[in-house]
Amino acid sequence: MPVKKNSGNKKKEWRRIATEEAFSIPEVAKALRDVARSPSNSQDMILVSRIYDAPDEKSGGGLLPRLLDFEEMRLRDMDETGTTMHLLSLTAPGVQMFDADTATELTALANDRLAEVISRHPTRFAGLASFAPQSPKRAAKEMERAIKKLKLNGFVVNSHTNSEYFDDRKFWPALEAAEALDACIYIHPRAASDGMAAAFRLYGLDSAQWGYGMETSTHAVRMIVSGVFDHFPKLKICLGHMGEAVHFWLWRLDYMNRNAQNRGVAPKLKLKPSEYFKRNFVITTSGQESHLALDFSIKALGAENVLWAIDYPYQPSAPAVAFMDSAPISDADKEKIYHGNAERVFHIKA
Ligand code: 1WB
Ligand code: MN
Repeated sequence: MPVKKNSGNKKKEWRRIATEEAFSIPEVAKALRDVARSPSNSQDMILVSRIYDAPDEKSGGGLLPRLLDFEEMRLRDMDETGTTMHLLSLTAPGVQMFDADTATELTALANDRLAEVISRHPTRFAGLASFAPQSPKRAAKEMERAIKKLKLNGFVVNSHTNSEYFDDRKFWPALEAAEALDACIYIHPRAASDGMAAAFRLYGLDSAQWGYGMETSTHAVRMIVSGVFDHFPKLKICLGHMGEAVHFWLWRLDYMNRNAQNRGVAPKLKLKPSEYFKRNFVITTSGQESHLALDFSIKALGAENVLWAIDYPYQPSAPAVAFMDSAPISDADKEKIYHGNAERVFHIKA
């Protein structure tokens, strides 16, 4: 599809598909406001109270109106910054702080709304379906509906569910469904699980500053070293924020995981941790605008495994576009990162 030209700007225009772009719906926002007013020790309460129980529209950084909007501020922002498409995902913590029935119901509603807005703007929006890990069998059914009937493009999950991770077999019906549907699961951050949260209670470390990345990288590593990918060799996982830095660790993970296997504290695996990461994962650049980190990621994983993202509305679009436009990489790699990889991994029409 033709990309809107910036007038008077001779810069090369790219087809830009942004792959970690957040939305919500009023029903989920209201349920999160109820969570904010309930007793909970979850570290997510800091964010949930700030955004969903704010005294007026402008507090909480004015994020809620932008999360609930598709056709006004969002499309205007996309037009102004030359962003061709948002791959939308229900924003963190998604439905994962609700009871199983509420979570299951709200995923169906959110997925329906998502499909509806995509059908109105099929060249501007694609979407990741949510599912409720609290009820893995029902989640698997909704996942099948989301891909086969609603034609959504993959899945999003916001890291732990009640402080439990996908190495736990109770969640495997959802992983099995994703693999069978050839649909990638984007593991988006949320605040740290109860067991790791204490160290992040000061200095705003609960947040995207640090805690989110530690939580999500830990989730990915638990999946790898527990043997999830020996059971689901075709399962695809996407990590944002430049892979949550997992690929920086691959040499040490390989070395120390072998020690852990030899001591009998980690299961024997068919492959090395680094080999699963390269086979089963892709990463995005969401909210991590460092050319040095991008260069390392391309060298470590190959340009075909790196996708562009903004992290709208939590980070501004123009710098994310400028970051990728100015990246010192070949045009061929830029085409992959801006759109080709997203089209392949998330089955988006080229
Ligand atoms: C923020 C960033 C909030 C992310 C989020 O809530 C997510 C923030 C769901 O900066 O406040 C993110 O994905 O980086
Ligand atoms: Mn995000």
